[in-house]
Amino acid sequence: MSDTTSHRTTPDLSPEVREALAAGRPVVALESTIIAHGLPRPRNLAVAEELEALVRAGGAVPATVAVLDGRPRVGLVKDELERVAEDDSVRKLGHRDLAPALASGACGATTVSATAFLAARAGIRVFATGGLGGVHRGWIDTQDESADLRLLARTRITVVCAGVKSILDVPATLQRLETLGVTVLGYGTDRFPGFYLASSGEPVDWTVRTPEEVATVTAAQDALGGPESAVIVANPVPEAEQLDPALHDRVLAEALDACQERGIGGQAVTPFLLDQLMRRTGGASLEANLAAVRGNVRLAARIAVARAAAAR
Ligand code: PSU
Ligand code: MN
Repeated sequence: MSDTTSHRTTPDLSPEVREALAAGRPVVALESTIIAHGLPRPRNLAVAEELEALVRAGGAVPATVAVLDGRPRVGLVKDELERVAEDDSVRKLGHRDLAPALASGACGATTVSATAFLAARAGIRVFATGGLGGVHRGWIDTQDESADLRLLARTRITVVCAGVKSILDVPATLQRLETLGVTVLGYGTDRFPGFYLASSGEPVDWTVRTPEEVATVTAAQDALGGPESAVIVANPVPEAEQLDPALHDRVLAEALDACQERGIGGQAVTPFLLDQLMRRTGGASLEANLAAVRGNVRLAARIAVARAAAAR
């Protein structure tokens, strides 16, 4: 073993996650930024618990990822989940923030980039979230592009999401995913989903219709070898539960203006915009966001189950 490997920090697995992985049982990773910084309190804790319950109902083991007291954690027990949801000192950690968080003993919620990294290190292949980060509107001036994209270009994980957040420049984000070589599958659709909306209007090249089909794609990815890139399973929110598109467009324009007027930048942009949308839609965007996340978590459990069955 090389010197660097022998000193590697591996994430701390909860006993339940450790046993499931050792036995080849299905496990689904869940991110924690949506809990700590993406949803209002006290609803966020209820949602965190509900998402874990949905994974279990689907026959898989949930592994919520976070950093607690400088330790990377995969699989949280009840009071740890409570800490992530309720403690004000919980920071937002992208992949690049992990090393300083570990070094300083910090607590933090992990974004898609940090969650995908830690989950893959733990040996978890399937991960569910709401919407990915991506290329922001106005990126040509701000250069604001979520680290989610580049991390997914070099991490072998299957992410189930409702597309990318509609606060972003969706066509530019899809272009970037193409450049980065990240596979995108539309689940039951040939349109890329629009997070709060069932469709962003943008086409996707590949459509799958069952969890088994997704499992077959991931097996083919392994058989091919090549770069350790991700597969994005883009799963639309059901139309009946989407945000009214006209309301969405109007309110988003207002929220983007507010973001600029107040000079919000960096890590604060995404939580600010999500919060603005929630306030300005009277909570309707929150319901659409939750409907999307629930659907993604259910589907991720089915994909993890299909992968485990195929491996038998
Ligand atoms: N999906 C949601 N709510 C969220 C996020 C995703 O429904 O809050 C989080 C994810 O953790 C994602 C992050 O990785 O927002 C992107 O933040 P940024 O644009 O700063 O990279
Ligand atoms: Mn950003």
